[in-house]
Amino acid sequence: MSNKTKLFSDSDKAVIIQDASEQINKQLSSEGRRRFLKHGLTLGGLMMLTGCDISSNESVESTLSGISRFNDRIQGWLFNANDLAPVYPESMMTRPFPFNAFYSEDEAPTINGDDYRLELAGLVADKRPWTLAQLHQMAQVSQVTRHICVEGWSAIGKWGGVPFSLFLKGIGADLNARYVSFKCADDYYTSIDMATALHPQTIIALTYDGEILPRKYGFPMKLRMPTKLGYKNPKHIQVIEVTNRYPGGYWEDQGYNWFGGS
Ligand SMILES: Nc1nc2c(c(=O)[nH]1)N[C@H]1C(S)=C(S)[C@@H](COP(=O)(O)O)O[C@H]1N2
Ligand SMILES: [Mo]
Repeated sequence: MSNKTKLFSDSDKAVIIQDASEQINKQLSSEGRRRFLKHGLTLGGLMMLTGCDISSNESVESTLSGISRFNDRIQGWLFNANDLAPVYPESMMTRPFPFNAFYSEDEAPTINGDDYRLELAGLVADKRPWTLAQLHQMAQVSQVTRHICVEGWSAIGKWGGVPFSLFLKGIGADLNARYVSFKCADDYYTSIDMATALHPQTIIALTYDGEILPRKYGFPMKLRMPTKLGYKNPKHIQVIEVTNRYPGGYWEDQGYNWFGGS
């Protein structure tokens, strides 16, 4: 006799399947959606696709993280380097722009811009550290985009700075590497796929609303990506590493989806 115990009730399974099919539905183009959902997504189909046996004696976490990894792959496949996130008129900017971090606003790190050095690591030809002045000397762009936080709020802001793809090319980064990871001054860390790193709207943000990036929003620099959820946008970056080893992230290692596309 099987010693397998059922961790999921039938109604749990229904919720998981519904959630997964909603995610897929959201992410597929209408043509892909038609193809994918033509026969409907069943528990069996989901188990086949994710490689998870949901009815077996497996921890809920590993089943869900299996679904999350599956979701990463789907999002990675569907990510189109030429699709631009919406941009907005300045009149639509949210004022004041919200602050968020894993601590309160007065605990945001205080960094001296004159002493600051951006460190480079991993698959990068030129690992010389960068001063803030050097970053400001590069060609600057500016964009008004929407920041979406999984905690249930979104806000429109204006960030200015250096296109990240230009920076990566300038330092001789291996553009075929899988990941770019970020270590921050406040012990936060996260990582992104190379396609998103090279996306035209991904910028090293040095300003907010035309002013030097305020401390609470990530002074001296943050990575701004309108194609990714808030937690993928690291503030107070100290080290950038190009790597093929999966780097994870502060929230991602606690169960947030790694790809984190918006
Ligand atoms: N260094 C660092 N970066 C971070 C965080 C953090 O706690 N520390 N929080 C993330 C989350 S969850 C959000 S929503 C945004 C908030 O950015 P904001 O303060 O500019 O709104 O920063 C992201 N980047
Ligand atoms: Mo967030």
